[in-house]
Amino acid sequence: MSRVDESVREVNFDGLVGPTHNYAGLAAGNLASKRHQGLTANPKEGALQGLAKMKSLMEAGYAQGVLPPQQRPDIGALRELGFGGSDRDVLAHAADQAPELLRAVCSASSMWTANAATVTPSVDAPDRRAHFTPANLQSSFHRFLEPETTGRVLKAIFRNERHFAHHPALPATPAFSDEGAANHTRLGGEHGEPGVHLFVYGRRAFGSVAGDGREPTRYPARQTLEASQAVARQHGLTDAQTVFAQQHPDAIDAGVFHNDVIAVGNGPVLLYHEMAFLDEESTLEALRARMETPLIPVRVPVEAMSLDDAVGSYLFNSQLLSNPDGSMTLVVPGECQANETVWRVIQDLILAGHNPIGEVIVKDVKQSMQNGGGPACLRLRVALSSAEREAIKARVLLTPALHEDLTAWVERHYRDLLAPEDLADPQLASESLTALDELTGLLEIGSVYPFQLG
Ligand code: SUG
Repeated sequence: MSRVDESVREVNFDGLVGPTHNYAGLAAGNLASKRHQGLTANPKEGALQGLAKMKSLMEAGYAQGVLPPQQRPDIGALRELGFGGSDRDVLAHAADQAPELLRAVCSASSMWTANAATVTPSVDAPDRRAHFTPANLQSSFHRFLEPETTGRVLKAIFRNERHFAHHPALPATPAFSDEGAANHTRLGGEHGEPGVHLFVYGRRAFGSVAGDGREPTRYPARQTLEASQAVARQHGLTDAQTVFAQQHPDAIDAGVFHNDVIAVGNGPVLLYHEMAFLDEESTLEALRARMETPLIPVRVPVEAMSLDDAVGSYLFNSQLLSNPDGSMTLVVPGECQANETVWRVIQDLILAGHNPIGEVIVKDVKQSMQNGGGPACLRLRVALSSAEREAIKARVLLTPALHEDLTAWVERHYRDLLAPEDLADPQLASESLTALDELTGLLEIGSVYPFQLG
């Protein structure tokens, strides 16, 4: 008999878009990030788009949480790289001598909380606690700056040792390259039932060959098998609970830098593109062998949609949400509606198919999309029992009042234009700190930022 905790709900913790949101072209293998490099960003619009998505999902009855952005510009990181003097000097010297470093330390990339951590719900863990491992994000400098504060934020929110276990990020070295929940999908029955964990990796660090020995040649594989295995080990997951599958190298080379750009799972449903896995059949077989509830694969073949359309529309970066009547809702980015082929696939193949997906909601998250982050990138899924939700003392579970406070906070502090040359403006740095200091008060989260810790 399987254990079922009826009180478990999946909470989607969305990352707030930070005040320094900009388009710096920093992300390797991420076509949108490269394409929009140098564009003038609108941080206020980005944050409000994110909050509007959170609000509408909250109003539709889904449990919604929020995670704060990080301290940017990360002047401490510039100091470590040898820039000295006052904060103003550090910014000016970096702008002058190494503008690419200034852009990196200003990135608001922590908004994509699917990369913040990997989470195992308590129902799957041997000690019946929810387990968290911040992703080391070592494959890019701008994202490598995130895990330290991420770990502090997660510990501040999930602060009860009886319910929550926190692990260190994996060693930040290519062998353990970890991008978090974006490459991790939990499948099974209801959220309160035991799940099977699908970890998708792009390359192997040790050992001779991966799969048939193929790896991407154009763009980097950001997740290693060894990293995925280490996270599973930290969380106490067994072979019977885990499947490790190699991502198709051709997909990575077409711009699929995370598995969540080509597949999304929820409960028994796995919605995926034919090119998601190097060995599709054995991946499905391994899942079927472990799942108590029969797997419902929803496969989109290449003939119906090219890899280019998948990457361009971000269809697979949708959120797939469970409804009380057993149906599911797919939350897609506006770009899916704009693409005729993709919209047809949604209607004819997904909605009309034999699967629980019965509704599509379209959300505009364009400011994030232009940097390669769709609806699913913007959220970290944490399945929590009622006791675990009650153990959260910070004010991070969205209510109409919190939404209102956060919207007013954005309106008060955010700029609506941010061009690359604005990043050196010392005024932007001080505006950002003022905003974040106020935010930790609003969220009742305590001191989590370097400037607050002294
Ligand atoms: O890591 N983009 C992010 C997007 C992350 C999307 N997340 C998921 N798929 N889960 C990245 O590639 C771009 C920043 C810039 O270029 O300014 C960036 O970091």
